[in-house]
Amino acid sequence: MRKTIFALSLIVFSAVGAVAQNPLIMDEFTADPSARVFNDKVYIYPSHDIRKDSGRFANWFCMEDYHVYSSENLTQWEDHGVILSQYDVPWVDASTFSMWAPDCIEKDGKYYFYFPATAKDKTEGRGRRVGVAVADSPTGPFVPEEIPMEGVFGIDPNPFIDTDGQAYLYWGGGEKLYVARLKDNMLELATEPQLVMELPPKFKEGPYLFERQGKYYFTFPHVPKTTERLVYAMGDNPMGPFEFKGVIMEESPVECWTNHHSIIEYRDQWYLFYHHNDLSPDFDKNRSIKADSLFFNADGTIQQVVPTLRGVGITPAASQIQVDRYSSAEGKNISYAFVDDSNPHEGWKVNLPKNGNLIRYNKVDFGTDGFEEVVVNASAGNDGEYEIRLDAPDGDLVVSAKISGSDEMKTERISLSEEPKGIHDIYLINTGDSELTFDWIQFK
Ligand code: FUB
Repeated sequence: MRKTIFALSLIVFSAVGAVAQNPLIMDEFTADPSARVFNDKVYIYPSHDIRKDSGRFANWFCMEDYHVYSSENLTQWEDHGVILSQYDVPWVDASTFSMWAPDCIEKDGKYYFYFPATAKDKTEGRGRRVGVAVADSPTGPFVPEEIPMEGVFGIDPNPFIDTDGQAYLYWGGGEKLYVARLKDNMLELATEPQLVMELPPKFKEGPYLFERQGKYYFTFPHVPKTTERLVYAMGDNPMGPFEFKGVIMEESPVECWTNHHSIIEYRDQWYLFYHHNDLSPDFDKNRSIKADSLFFNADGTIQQVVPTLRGVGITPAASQIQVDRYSSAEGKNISYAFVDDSNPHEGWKVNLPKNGNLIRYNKVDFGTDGFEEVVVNASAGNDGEYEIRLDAPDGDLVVSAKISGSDEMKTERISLSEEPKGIHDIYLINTGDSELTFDWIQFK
C-alpha cells in the first residue's frame, strides 16, 4: 500500500533544459553523476545538493531527493523530475538530508537504484546504510524497499554486472572501499563484504568499476594531499586484485573538496562524468555535474582528463549556443564572468578585449535545412566589429557585423552571408577596435 502511494505521489514532471555544456545542469545543483546507457540513451543519476542558509546543514552536504536526467546529444538534458525522496523511504531518518551519491543499473528489464542515507536505526554503522528502489523504467517510478540492504554500511554504492551475468556492489565507508557479490535478486549480498586492497593509503570514497576489453578498471576519488583527485587501478577480476595505475583527473582547479565520477562508453566514445562547484564558487558543497571525453592509451591505461568549459556533445545550431563555454581561445586576456553575480544559474558571458581575439566553439549541428540569420546577445565598450567563421579562423565567413557601444547586453538579428549545413566548429572573432562581450548566439 505504502509503495503504491509512493508511486502515485510522484509528481509527473519532465523538462528539457536549455542547452548546457559544462556544467551540464544549470537550474539545480547536482553532484556525484552516475551516468548509464540504457536503450541507446544516456541517463545521469546525480545527487541533488540544496542550499540551507541556516541551521544544521548550512555548512554541510544537504540532499533530500534525486532527479534523473537523460540526453542523446549530451548537450540537451531532459529533467525527468524527482524519482525518489527521503520522505518516501520508510527506513530513512528524514531529518538528516543524507541522500548522497546514488547509482542505477538494469537487469532483466528492471532498474535497480542504489542510494545511501542515514537510517532511523543508528545502532550499526552510525546509521549509514544503503537502500535499493526498483522501477520498470530508467525514469521510475522507483519503489523503495522497506528496509536497507543487509550488511552494507557506508556510502556511494556502485553496482556492476559482469559479462557472465554476475552482479557486484562496491561502496565506501570509513575511508575504505568494499566489494561483495550480489544475489540474483540484486537486493541482497551473496558474499561477505571484502576490502578492496592494494590501493594507495589515505582518504578514498566513491568507487566506480567498469570493464573494457577484459580488463576491470577500479576507479575512485582519493585525497593524497588537500582535495579529491580521481584515480584508478586495473585488474583481471571484478573482486581484484587491482594494480594502482594513476590519475584520471587532478585535484579541482577551483578547490572543490569533493569530486565523484562515472565512466561510460556511448556511441563509440568514452566519457568521464564528474563534478565541481562552478555555480557556487564560495561554497563547495553546492556542486554541478560536468562531462569530458576520455581516451585510452594502446596498453589500456587512461589518459588524464583536463576539465573543459565546452564539455561534450553536439549543439543544435537552433539552440542558444553558450559561446562563453568555448572549446579554445586565442589572444591575451580573454576571460569569462557570471552574467549576474547574484544569480550564477544565469551562466556566464565571455569578454574578447582586443582586435584579433577569437574563441572556437566546436561541433554545432546545422542539419540539412539551412539557416538564414543569427541572433547574437552581446555588448561592446565602443562601436565594434566581429566575424563568425566556420572551422578555421580564416574559414567560410558567415557573419561580418558591426555592434554599437553600450553598457547593456543587446540582442541583434543578423543575416548570414551563406547557409551552413552539417556539423561545424564556430569561430567568433573580434575584428574591430572595441572590447566585445558575448553571452550566446542562436541561428534561425
Ligand atoms: O555528495 C556527498 C558525498 O560527497 C558523496 O557521497 C561523496 O562521494 C562526495 O562526492
